Amino acid sequence: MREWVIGAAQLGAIQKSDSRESVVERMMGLLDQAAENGCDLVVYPELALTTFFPRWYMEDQAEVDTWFEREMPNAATQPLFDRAREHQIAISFGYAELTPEGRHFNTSILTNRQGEIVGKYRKIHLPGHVEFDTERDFQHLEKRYFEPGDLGFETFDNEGTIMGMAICNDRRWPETWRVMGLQGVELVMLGYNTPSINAQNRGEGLEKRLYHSELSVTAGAYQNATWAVAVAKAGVEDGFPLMGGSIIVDPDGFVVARTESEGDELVTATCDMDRCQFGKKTIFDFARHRRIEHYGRITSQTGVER
Ligand code: CDT
Repeated sequence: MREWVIGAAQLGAIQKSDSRESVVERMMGLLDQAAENGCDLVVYPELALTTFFPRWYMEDQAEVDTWFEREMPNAATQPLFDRAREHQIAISFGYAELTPEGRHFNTSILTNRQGEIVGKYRKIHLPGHVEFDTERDFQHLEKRYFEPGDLGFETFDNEGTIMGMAICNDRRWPETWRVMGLQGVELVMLGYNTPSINAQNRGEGLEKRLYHSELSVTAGAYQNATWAVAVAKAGVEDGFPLMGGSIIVDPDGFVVARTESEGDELVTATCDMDRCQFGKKTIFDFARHRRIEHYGRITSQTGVER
C-alpha cells in the first residue's frame, strides 16, 4: 500500500492513579474517530499506557516494575488490538517493556492492519539521569529505569511501505534519522513525553521547546526524504506539564497536520509514499552524494575531541 491516511493520536494527561484500562478506552475512542476519518494507520505517544513515571524517584524495584508490561498484547491492551483489527487500522504505540529475562526497555511496536505486530523498537537515546538530582526542578529518571535499546534503528516493510520508529529524545539526534534513511525509510513514527518546562532552565519557555521539537522532526524528514509523524502525550500529569505540538510532516519537511490542544486529539493526513522518491533520487540520493571517508567520527567517538 502506497497511500496511507495517517492519524496522529495525541493523548492528554494520564494521572498516576489512572488505570491502563481507562487509557485504553481513550485510545479506542481516538481509534474510532480515526476510522470515521478513513485512517489506515494511527500513531500514539511514547509510554502511552501510563503516566510518565520516570519523573518519580523509586528505590523499590517491585514498585518500578508495576509500570512495565510483561507481554504485548496483554489483558489491558488486547481490546485495542481487537478494535484496530476490526477497523483494519495499523497502530503504533509506546510502552515500558519488561522482558522474560528481566530487562527493562522504553519500547514501541508497530502492527499491520490485521493487528499483528510487525515491528518493535527499543529507545536508544535515553535522556535524564540515574540518581535523584537535587539541582533539577523535577526528575527525569529514564537512565535509572531503562537500559538503552538493543535492536538498533530497524525498518519494517509494512504492506509495501518502509516504516521505522524512534522515541522522543531520539528525534533530536540526526543519527537516528540517517540510519533509517540509509534503509530507504518512507515513514518514521515517534511518540514523546516532553515537559513544557526545562527542569534545568526554567527560563526556556514553551515556545522554544515546541520549536526544537518541530525543528528536529522537520529536518529529519527533509534530510531523509521521508514522512514523519511525531505524537505527544500532553497536558498536566499530577501537576507536571507536558507539551503538545503533535505533527505530521511531509518528505519536503513541511508540517501538514498539527494538534492544537494539550488533550486527547486526533489529526490526520493523506500520505503518498511515492512522494519520498523525488528527494531520495536527487539531493538526498545517498549512493551518489554521501562521503563516508569523512564521517568516521560519527561512529568512533561520543564526546568532543580535537
Ligand atoms: N521522554 C523524553 O525523552 N523526553 C525528553 C526530555 C528530555 S529532558 C531530560 C525529550 O527529548 O523530549
